[in-house]
Amino acid sequence: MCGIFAYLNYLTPKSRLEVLDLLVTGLKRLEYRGYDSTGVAIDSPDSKNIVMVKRMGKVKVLEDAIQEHFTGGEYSEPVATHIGIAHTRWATHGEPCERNSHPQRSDEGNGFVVVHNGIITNYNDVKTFLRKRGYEFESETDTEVFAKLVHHLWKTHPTYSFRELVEQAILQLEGAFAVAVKSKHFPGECVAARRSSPLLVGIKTKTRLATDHIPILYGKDDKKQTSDQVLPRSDSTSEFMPLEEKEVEYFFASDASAVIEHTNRVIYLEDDDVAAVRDGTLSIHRLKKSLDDPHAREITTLKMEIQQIMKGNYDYFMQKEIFEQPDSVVNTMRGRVRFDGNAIVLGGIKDYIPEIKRCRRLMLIGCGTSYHSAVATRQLLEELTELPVMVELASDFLDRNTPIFRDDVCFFISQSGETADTLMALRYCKQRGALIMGITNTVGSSICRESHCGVHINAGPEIGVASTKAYTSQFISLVMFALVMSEDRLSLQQRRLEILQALSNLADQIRKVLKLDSKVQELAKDLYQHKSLLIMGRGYNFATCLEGALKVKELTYMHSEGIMAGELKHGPLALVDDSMPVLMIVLRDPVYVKCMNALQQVTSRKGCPIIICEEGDEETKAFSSRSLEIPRTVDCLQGILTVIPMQLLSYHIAVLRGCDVDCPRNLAKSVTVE
Ligand code: G6Q
Ligand code: GLU
Repeated sequence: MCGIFAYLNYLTPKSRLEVLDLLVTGLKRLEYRGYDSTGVAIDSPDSKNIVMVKRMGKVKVLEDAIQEHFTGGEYSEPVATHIGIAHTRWATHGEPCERNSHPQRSDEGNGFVVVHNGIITNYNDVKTFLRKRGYEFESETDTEVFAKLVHHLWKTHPTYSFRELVEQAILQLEGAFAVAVKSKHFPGECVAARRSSPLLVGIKTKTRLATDHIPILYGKDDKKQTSDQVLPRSDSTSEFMPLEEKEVEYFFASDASAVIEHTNRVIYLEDDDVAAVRDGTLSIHRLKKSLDDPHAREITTLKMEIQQIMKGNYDYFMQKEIFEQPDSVVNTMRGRVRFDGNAIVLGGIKDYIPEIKRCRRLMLIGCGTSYHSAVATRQLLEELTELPVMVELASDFLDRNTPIFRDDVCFFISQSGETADTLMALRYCKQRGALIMGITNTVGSSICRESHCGVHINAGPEIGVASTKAYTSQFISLVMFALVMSEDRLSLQQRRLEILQALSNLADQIRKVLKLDSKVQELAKDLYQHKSLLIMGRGYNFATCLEGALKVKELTYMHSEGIMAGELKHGPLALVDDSMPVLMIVLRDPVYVKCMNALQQVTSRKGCPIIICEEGDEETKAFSSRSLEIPRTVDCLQGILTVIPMQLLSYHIAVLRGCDVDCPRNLAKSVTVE
């Protein structure tokens, strides 16, 4: 889910060292996206082979390795046409190490090398198919199947063009990907494609381009076909000319930050577009023909600064990550939830399910936001697993020397996978013989490595220190676990179906909640000068109160407290008067009546709470002049929709108070000290 950068110079001589320099700079521009390892591929000096350098860790490490590796004078010789590809990897399949870094290759001779962002969900099926045909795999990545599948197709269809080979391979793949492929069998050519992961093509020419559009082509290779077979509609030929420049440079990149210093002319590829450069000519092909396809892709002129591009249209990474949630929740479920067959497979734990079903209890352990995701899903886990579920803060769990038994199953929830308290708790439980399950966003992290099994939440890198999209993805991972555990419980099937149905609507509902942004911003204006904010709720939404209060504290430095509404009369009610800001979550679920009691207790003390309620719930809304309405979903998933206004609210208050949103004072993204 990280970065691709490829560079093709056609009749614009560059030495390989210059190309490497461009590739490394491209990767540096993509560093902000987060990654764990890097790699490049260029032609060997005789242009008959492909040379790759890959490293764990930062781009700087790769840069140093490149300097050591490419010392011969032949690397300074200019080459007229050349293609180099580069990658920053955020591991999803296989720990970060050189072997799993990209480019991944088709064979020992490096016939085809590929850089890939995203997840190929049916990689296991493709792997089995290829193994039967004699292919041996050298990495644990899903990506390697792609390189080898292209190779297999090349062997079996020797007349196919490079572009056709990649297209045919893509047609066999499921999941989300952006790829750029280089081949020693097709020198000077590059093929790139995308489905769900971003990719653009930057174009640099000496003179102004003759066209603003690149026609979209379908079907067989353009070089071998007559033009009416190639172009879908006869009217498209005259208006849009293929891009045929004498001297041209092409850049393929995950986002514009990597190309803007070279060119401001880019084409944003759409899902299922395949972009191919051959003899310096760029063509864009569609895998499938659809009636509403445009005739051409537009070449856009970028008018943005690098900083702006990195954050998209957002001012801060945190804001970007909040708005990424419709996609990140889908990525968490991708390849795991089959909505048509109502089936869920969690590959990383499936062999352990029988053992987990026999356990004495489930223990969910984490810190901060990760702990809150455990609080949020505890009730559903209890309901669907019918096991006792304990939820623990890692530090407190260790302080208490909590008794742990061999038949306990312990979950360690952590975005970074490196949090010291969580890791210590993991080791403590492992020593006592419990089954250890990691729920992390960082493959290859200490928690991943030391767990017996686990679920990677696939939220993509989170840059903002305050956790947002990792929370909703952790939440969903735990819900998926609960669904797996209840698969064969007849009495729970109706409930499972209801949850699965709600999961399938979740992305759209999140989009709807995000539309409340400007309303939330207005509320932030009412609140930002206050000293405190109380956030009240209960049941499935208590975790949102805790998480909302944590977000407010860490981002705005304002005091905030998440209060279990049932506890109000046992103390916190004393805080309520007409000047104390209060936010209450009151949804139509089994605790609605109790929440309404709490609401009345607050309003009768002259409190004027902001209410988060369900869309169209006039009765509840009537209790306040300020409310946020969220779409209705199944009770156990409400917490995902209610936390988003809290994320937005803390963000807007922080901006109004002039706080550093992405790096709040005194905090770090990965807390590796106890
Ligand atoms: C929240 C913070 C923080 C974080 C913990 C645990 O916004 O990011 O509370 O959740 O420090 O971190 P890990 O999830 O990486 O273990
Ligand atoms: N799924 C691929 C891997 O784990 C690509 C990950 C990425 O997007 O960087 O290698």
